Amino acid sequence: FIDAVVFDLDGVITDTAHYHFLAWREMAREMNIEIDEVFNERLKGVSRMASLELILEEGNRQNDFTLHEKETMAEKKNQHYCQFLNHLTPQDILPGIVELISAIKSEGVPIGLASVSKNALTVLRALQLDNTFDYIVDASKVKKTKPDPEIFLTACNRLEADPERSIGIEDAAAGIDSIKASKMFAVGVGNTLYKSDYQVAATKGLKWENIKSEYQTWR
Ligand code: B16
Ligand code: MG
Repeated sequence: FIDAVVFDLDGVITDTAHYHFLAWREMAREMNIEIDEVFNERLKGVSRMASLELILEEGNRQNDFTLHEKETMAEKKNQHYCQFLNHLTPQDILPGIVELISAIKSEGVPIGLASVSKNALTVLRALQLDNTFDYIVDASKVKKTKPDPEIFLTACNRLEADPERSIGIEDAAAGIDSIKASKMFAVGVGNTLYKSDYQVAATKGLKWENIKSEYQTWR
């Protein structure tokens, strides 16, 4: 009765969201822009260049740079971010995720991954999860960033799943919006994802039995 489950990567499978934040904060400081973890919520699930635009807006510097300069800034942030990825191991998979994935797979329900990150495959390889998902949609396969539904719809489509009979799991407001725009059941990981259909505070609270019963109530 459930066609597919589609996972976000950063912040759901592993806490790379924090590394993105550290790398952006350093880049922003060089521009004399200060960002904090509250502001960082707005960057989650948002593509690299769109994130940079939000940061420059925050510092009122959105008109100060050429496209080429912005690309250089984004590239610098990415190099810093990739240094963190070098230290990533399977131990960095967030609590409860391995158990959740095996519970879903034991019922033969296909799983997908929906990440707007250009580094998604690098992250999955470091976690040794690159052969775990039935289909992976990353930045190379979509034109629009979350909150557009394109990424979750693409995952459902390739998994031959009806979005209305599928579940998406996200830690970002933009991601929950993307799932809802796809008409899927939205599971939020966090405390402020008001638009999710079911929310847990942290990944260790993601129990397949609970998700299924919440989904059934929603249907
Ligand atoms: P990159 P997700 C997103 O991944 C992150 O949440 C977001 O913070 C980041 O800016 C974006 O990927 C782009 O990442 O710079 O590696 O291409 O949450 O969709 O898995
Ligand atoms: Mg995320």
